[in-house]
Amino acid sequence: MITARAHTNIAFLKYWGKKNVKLILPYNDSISLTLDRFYTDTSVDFDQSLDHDEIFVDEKPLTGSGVKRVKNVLDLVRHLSGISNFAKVQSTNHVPSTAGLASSASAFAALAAASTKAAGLNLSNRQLSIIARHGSGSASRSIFGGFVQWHAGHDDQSSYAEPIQENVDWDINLITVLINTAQKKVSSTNGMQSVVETSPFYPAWVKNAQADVKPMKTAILNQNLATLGELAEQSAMRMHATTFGAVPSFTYFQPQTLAILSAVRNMRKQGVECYSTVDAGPNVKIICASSDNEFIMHELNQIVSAKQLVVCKPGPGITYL
Ligand code: 2P0
Repeated sequence: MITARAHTNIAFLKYWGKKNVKLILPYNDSISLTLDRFYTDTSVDFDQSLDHDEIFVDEKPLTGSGVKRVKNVLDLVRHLSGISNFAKVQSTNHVPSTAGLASSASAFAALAAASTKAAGLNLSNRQLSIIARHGSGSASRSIFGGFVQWHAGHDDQSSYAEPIQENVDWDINLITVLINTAQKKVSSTNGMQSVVETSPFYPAWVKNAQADVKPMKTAILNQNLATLGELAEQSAMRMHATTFGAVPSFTYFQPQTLAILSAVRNMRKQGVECYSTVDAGPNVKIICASSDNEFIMHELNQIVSAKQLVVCKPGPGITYL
């Protein structure tokens, strides 16, 4: 039995839409930061005494659409290793649902790492990234620590993530503002597919996202928080703009989302370098230097309570326990 740990990540340049749904090939490259506090531990054992795959998440049998995704990854690993045994998978999320962060990225990255090693394969992190992608797109990025780029690619082997800056030794962190941690009405998978198929803004999204890859990488390497933050906020706003154009139209924003976005713009006017990003849900993540955390959290306390604020720092790539 092998146990692997992978951390969650937040996209600064968003992945939003698949050009190949089966292989999970995205239309555009994306760039993320892996976080320190939230992670998934997954153990895998290919056991000849089993007559089906047994999958437990937080000690409960997994149900729903996740089962097929886990089996996709296990089937791929069986194919690559020549093993025919079924597997017992036990996954523990240290991503509290109250954190408002998705656990699919850390979950499928940990599954790819643990299952390949349990099957006797010794793969490169690039190969692990490709395997994790078959479970969930954003999982391809959680194989690596720090700032990571997922290359969209054009086929299975060319769509993988790689590090831009693994050790983030400059002052950047995220303040997550928890607005609503209830299950969202439109999953990211369904939301992005609806936008690809119906939003007239989608072609503009792809064009602008791809154009932002190089400047964002440069901003990271130059440790330029202002440029990085501006590009990240633009990416998030453009992603959400596509949902307003979809048929039927939808949005992940809630009233407090807009209140926080406005507060961040106001603090910026006062000279504080802080920028917003929002994923497929209402919660806002504020990108800033940790030296500004105290001021920003004090200002945000006028809108939300202190326990709705969680600070996340850059985190590592996969490890084996
Ligand atoms: C991202 N999101 O880049 C984007 C931004 C949400 C908004 O990746 O369908 O769970 O499993 O590939 O990876 C969340 O979507 O979607 C996501 P699938 P995933 O982080």
